[in-house]
Amino acid sequence: MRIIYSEDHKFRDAKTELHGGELVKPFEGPFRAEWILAALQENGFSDIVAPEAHGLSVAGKLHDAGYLEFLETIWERWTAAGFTSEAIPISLPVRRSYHARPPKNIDGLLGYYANSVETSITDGTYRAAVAANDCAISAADHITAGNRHVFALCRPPGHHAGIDLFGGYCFLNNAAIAAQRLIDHGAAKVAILDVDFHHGNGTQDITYERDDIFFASLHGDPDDAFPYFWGHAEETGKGRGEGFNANFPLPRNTPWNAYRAALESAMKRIADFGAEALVVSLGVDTFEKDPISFFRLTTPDFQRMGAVLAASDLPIVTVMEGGYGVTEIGHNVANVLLGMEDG
Ligand code: OKP
Ligand code: ZN
Repeated sequence: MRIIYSEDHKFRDAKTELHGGELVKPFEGPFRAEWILAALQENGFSDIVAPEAHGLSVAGKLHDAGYLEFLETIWERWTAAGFTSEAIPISLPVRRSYHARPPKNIDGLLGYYANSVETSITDGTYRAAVAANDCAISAADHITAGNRHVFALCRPPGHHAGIDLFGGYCFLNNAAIAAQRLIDHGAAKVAILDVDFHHGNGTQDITYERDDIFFASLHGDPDDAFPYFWGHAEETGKGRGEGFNANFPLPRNTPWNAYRAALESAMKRIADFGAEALVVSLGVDTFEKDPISFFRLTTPDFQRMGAVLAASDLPIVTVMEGGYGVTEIGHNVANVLLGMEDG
C-alpha cells in the first residue's frame, strides 16, 4: 500500500491546549506522525512518498473563502495586533447571535471561525494544514489512477474542520477534500466513513446537504463526548442530502464486538448508497489506552477493522485523524492497513 507523507506536518507544533482549565502541552503534536511512520516502516510499509503541491483549489469548493483567507493570514494579523502568545479564541457566536458576521478585529474573527477553543493557532499551522491537504489530494489521485488502497498520513487532522470553522485540532477537512477530488476526477458517489472516536462534525457540516457524498460516523455519544453538539442519530442530512448522513453514537466502554456491529451497519448503508470509492477518516483514539477517549478497542481489533473495511471491495483512501498519548497508536494504524491488505 502506498503511503503519502509530508514532513511539513512538523510546522504544526503548538505549545498550548486549553484542557481542564489549564494550558497544557497539546495531545496533538508532531510526535504522533513520527510514531505512526516508524510503526509503518517496522511493519514493512516501504512505499512512502511525498505529496504533490496542490494548493487550495479543492478546499475552495468545500470551505468558505473568508475562512481560508483567515487561516492564511491569522498568524500575521494576530502578531501585528500585538499579541505575543498563541492565538486562542475568546468570544464565539452562539444561540441568539442573530446578526453574527465576520468582524474586522482579528480577535473577534478568531472566535467567529472557531467551533471550540482548545486549539491554539501558531506560526506554521497554516503551512502544515496545507501540506496535509496535499497528502489527501495526492492519495485520492493514486486511487483515481487505479490503485486499491492508499494511506494519507495527514497531520494536523481534519474531520472537525467545517465549512467556515476550525477546532478540535483541525483546520482543513482532509477527508472531505479527498472525497471531492475523487468526484472531480469522475466518481459519481463517494462515501466517507469516520471511525475516529470523535464525531466528524466538520465533515458532516460540509456534506450535510449533498447527495453525492454519503457520510457515516461511529463515535462516542455526544451526550458524553466531544464535540458534544453534533453526532446524534437524528442528524440524517438536509435538503437533497436528506438520508445521506448516518451517525452511530456509542456508549462508554464500547468493546470490539459492539463496535463491529455498528461498523457492519454503516458499511451496509454505504453499499446501499452505491459508493464507488470510500474515504476512511481513521482515528485510532478508539483504543482502550487513549488518554482522551472511552472505547475499548485493542491492538488486534484494529486489524479486524481493516478487514471489515476491505470486505466492501471498494477502493479506499484512508486519511489519518486522531489517536493520542501512547506509542501503540502507530501499531494500531499499521494493523488497520495490514487488515485491509489481507482482507
Ligand atoms: C480531535 B480528533 C480533551 C477533550 C477533547 C478536543 C478533542 C479533539 C479530538 N482535552 N478535546 O477527533 O481526534
Ligand atoms: Zn478523535
